[in-house]
Amino acid sequence: MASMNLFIVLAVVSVVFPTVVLATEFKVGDDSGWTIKFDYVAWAKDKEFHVGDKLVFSYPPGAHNVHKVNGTGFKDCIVPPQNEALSTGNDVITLATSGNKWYLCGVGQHCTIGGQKLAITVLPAADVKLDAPSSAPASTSSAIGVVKIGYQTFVVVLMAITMIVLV
Ligand SMILES: [Cu+2]
Repeated sequence: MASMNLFIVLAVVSVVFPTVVLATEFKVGDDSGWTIKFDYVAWAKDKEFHVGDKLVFSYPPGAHNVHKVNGTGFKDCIVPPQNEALSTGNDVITLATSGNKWYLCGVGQHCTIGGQKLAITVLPAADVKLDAPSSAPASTSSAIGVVKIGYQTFVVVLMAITMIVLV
C-alpha cells in the first residue's frame, strides 16, 4: 500500500500548497549588489515588497555598510552612529511591517555622491505568492491568473507522477 500512501500525501500537498505563503528574498542591486553608482530607484521600481520578504545587502565587508533611516535621513543622507550599522557584507533584513522603508550606506560620501541609498514601499503580506520575484506581475488580477495556471500545471504534474507510480 506504499503507493496509496504516496497518493494521499500528494493529494494533501496539492490542497495545502496554494495557501502557503512563500517569502521572497531580494538581493539588493541583483548581481551588482550593494554599491555606489547604481540606480536603486530603477531596481526597486518594478518590484513588489511584502511583509515577510527579505532584503539581502551584499558587498565586500568593509567597503560599505547598511543603515536603516527615516525619510529625512534618506533625502539628506544623514548617517546614524556607526555602531548602528549592519556591516557583515551579507546583511539580511526581514521586512517586518508595511510602509515606506529607507536604507543608505554610511561610508564616506557613498550616499551623497555615490547615490548608495534605497527606498522601498512594503505591502501587507500576500496570501498567495508562488511566482518568482523576477516575473512578478504588475497587477493583482494577472497575479491570480499566473497562480491559477501554475496550480493547474502543478496538479496535472502530480497526477501524472501518481499514475506512473501506481502503474
Ligand atoms: Cu558604500
